[in-house]
Amino acid sequence: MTFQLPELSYDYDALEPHIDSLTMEIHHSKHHAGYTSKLNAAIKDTEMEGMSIEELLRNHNDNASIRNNGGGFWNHRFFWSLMCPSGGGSPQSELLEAINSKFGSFDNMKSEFAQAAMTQFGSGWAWLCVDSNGKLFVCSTANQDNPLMDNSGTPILGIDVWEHAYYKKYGPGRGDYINAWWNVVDWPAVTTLYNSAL
Ligand code: MN3
Repeated sequence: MTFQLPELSYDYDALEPHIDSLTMEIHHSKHHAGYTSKLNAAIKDTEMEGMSIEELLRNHNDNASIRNNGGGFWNHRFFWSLMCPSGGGSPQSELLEAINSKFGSFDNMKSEFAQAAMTQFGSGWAWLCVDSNGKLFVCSTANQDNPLMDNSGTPILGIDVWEHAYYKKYGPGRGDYINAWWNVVDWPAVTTLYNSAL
């Protein structure tokens, strides 16, 4: 069994003007495709063939190829699934209550998340996660690492802050990219992940 590059549920230009079409096309068809094929090459004819991606990330992240390419495979699949053309706004119900309870307000959570994304030095990701006690927290990780690898939490939202995710449109303006990205976040999908993480 091999991992497949997932098809997007929207067109490459669907997240314009916040994320440009060329960035989406290259990011999905080159970067994500590359992680996927290198992950498949890394597990081929080994005892890891047939394991789920989560099992690989949790138990085989001492293997650099699994860590980098498996992380890249999982992270991008996750990232695409939490964006949509009609995104933005704010979450509702239990997730909004949990955000208000933990961070004081939705805007405070966005600030803390953006700060984590801004201060991740070099390439990486920022995350909103649920810990083993059901509490929300924000963190960031380097390269293609994610919170599954050290079992610190279950991600329910993440942003790619590698330069390939934003440089064509925003240049060095990572903050402008992060600000724009909130407009394409699919909060109903994030809420579904939150509810299943509890
Ligand atoms: Mn990327």
